Amino acid sequence: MASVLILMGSTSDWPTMQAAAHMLKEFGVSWEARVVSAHRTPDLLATTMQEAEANDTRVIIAGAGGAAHLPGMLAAFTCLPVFGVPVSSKQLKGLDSLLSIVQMPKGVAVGTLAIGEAGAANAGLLAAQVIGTTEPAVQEKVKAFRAQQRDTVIAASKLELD
Ligand code: RP5
Repeated sequence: MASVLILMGSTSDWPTMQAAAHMLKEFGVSWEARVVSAHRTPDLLATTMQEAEANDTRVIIAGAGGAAHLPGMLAAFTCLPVFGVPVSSKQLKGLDSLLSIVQMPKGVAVGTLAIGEAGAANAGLLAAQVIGTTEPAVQEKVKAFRAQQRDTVIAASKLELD
């Protein structure tokens, strides 16, 4: 199994969650993506977390929308760090997902990211930063990414009238 396991409640979450995978790929961190639903495949939650722990996975990224119980339930089954990504929903634009993921009871932690693609990308970035604490090559790539981002912003910082 990969260093980072990207889980999501449905294949419909994949267009959003791919942003996490792209980020991990950029930093050379191994990842694997699977659909595991808190509601539709509840038994898979426990076995997937057992498998992750037995195979040296370091970080879990979990994306879900609507009644988004996946990140919290995964966190209940493992002490690996879990980063939750609220996927935008049709009716409530992801506010439901955000509130479902962020309001964990004290004692079981989920690190909650922003709604949608930015949150998924930052989940990948954060996971790479965690991996980078023990893998210097990954940390160097994160630093290079930050430097490039800084230079891009500075290069475009002088504004003109449209
Ligand atoms: C959640 O329900 C999934 O995470 C997804 O965001 C949402 C809708 O799922 P589908 O009906 O598109 O499969 O469990």
